[in-house]
Amino acid sequence: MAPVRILTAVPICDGHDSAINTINLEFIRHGIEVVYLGYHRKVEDIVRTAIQEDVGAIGISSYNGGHVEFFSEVVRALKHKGADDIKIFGGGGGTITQADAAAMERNGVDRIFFAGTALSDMADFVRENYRNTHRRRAKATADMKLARALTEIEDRYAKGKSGKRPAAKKIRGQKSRGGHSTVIGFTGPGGAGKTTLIDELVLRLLQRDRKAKIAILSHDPSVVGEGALLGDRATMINSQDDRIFMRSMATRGQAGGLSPATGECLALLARSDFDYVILETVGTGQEAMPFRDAVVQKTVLVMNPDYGSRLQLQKIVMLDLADLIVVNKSDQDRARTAVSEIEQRMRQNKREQRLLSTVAKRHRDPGVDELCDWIMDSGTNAVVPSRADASRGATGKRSGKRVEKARKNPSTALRSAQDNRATGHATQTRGRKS
Ligand code: B12
Ligand SMILES: Nc1nc2c(ncn2[C@@H]2O[C@H](COP(=O)(O)OP(=O)(O)O)[C@@H](O)[C@H]2O)c(=O)[nH]1
Ligand SMILES: [Mg+2]
Repeated sequence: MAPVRILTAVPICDGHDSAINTINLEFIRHGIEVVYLGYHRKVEDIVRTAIQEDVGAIGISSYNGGHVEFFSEVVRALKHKGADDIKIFGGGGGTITQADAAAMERNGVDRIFFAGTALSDMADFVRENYRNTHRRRAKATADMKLARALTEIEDRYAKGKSGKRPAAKKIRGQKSRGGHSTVIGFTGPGGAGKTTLIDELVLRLLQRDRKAKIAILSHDPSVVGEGALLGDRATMINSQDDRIFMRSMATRGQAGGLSPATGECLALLARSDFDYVILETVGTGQEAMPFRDAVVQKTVLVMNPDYGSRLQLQKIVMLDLADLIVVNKSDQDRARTAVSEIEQRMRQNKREQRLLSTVAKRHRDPGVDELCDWIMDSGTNAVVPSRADASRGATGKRSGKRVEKARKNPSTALRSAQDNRATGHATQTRGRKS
């Protein structure tokens, strides 16, 4: 049986995330898949996420006041979108009074939990009430249809791949601009900066091509008991945008970096009207070859400079296979050594591979600019994967005139969202090619 999937978040202007972090862990221990959006989140971001992730309910943790209005606004926005089958629940310790809770419930909030409630009681409530809350939506948007189709694929795998195959039509409906997606797979050890790097890349792609639509398929591991904390959205700032469709997937028992349903989900996204489809694996180990069976045209290995010794590099299989190797966290002391050791290791491969160093955490990092150039260039050589290719991988050609035009005219003015992740330090330029 597929696990219950919910979204949790903390409202705008509220940084109290310690309660929700504790609650999330309890939920996943009870077999629930939790997509965590993070703190300081707007109503529209919460609603967009809930729809794309196709969750049964949204749990909001609110401490800084304004909860009556905020929760009600989420209810209203869901109704407006025709997605009011998604339930709202939450808490905020003593800051939400009984009278506030009564008002919120009158406004359509399902349930408020007060201080002193046992965590396991809340998890039981979620499991009992938020399974299969989905109903057919009369006016389903393109995002809703796509999200539901992805759920159907995941559910079919959860049932052991029996059941009806979702229709293989183009779900998003609108005209595909060019009709082709460039599919790029990102992998590497946990904490190397994959998610941060993808978020910075997305910012550049959105700015360089004002019409670009991007899908992100992100993976996190399922824990024993089948729950999972799907937390990549909490790191992502720029990817909360109407031009981005993001879906978080749990590995649901499969080792190696992806979920059993990834291949089909990815193929569906690649057939939809996205210009770029970005795949992020879970943090992988030395032996991982996550893209062997997936439909990706370009593969990126993101490395942390602190991988140990030169000898360790001999054991990392993806160093042979990746098209591009990124040494992220180049602000760290060991980065220069890492670049030179990895360069030497790549020479053994005798094939065309590139090496870049980046500081994904820093704004306007030239290394990430180069990564974006490389991705946009690779778009000119990419191909739409056919359904048949879904299980065996694909490469080929794509006409990429618009991509090329956008690449030659990159916007230098990065929007202010970028400043949200400001480190505040202007360190030296570090972008570097092999
Ligand atoms: C920890 C804490 C902090 C930490 C936050 C750490 C963090 N990263 O979260 C720190 C010290 C940083 C902090 C800072 C501030 N805080 Co503070 N903080 C608290 C404190 C002590 C505990 C909150 C908590 O985590 N409780 C633990 C949870 C697990 O238990 P609970 O609250 O009882 O919740 C239960 C249920 O409600 C439910 N629940 C809660 N959320 C959810 C969500 C879901 C989905 C579900 C199902 C259930 C659920 O779970 C629990 C079950 O038992 C409260 C006081 C208090 N005792 O509540 C003040 C409090 C919330 N903070 C307060 C204030 C004012 C601030 C600051 C503005 C202070 C300042 N002037 O700088 C800043 C703002 C920070 C920010 N950026 O938003 C006020 C808010 C007042 C108000 N709303 O009118 C409070 C109430 C303190 C007070 N009495 O003045 N704070
Ligand atoms: N010092 C430094 N930290 C970074 C950099 N890029 C990401 N990080 C931090 O590394 C941590 C893990 O990043 P994340 O993107 O979640 O890694 P992932 O597990 O590979 O997806 C986060 O705390 C990031 O802020 C970087 O270039 N330099
Ligand atoms: Mg990640």
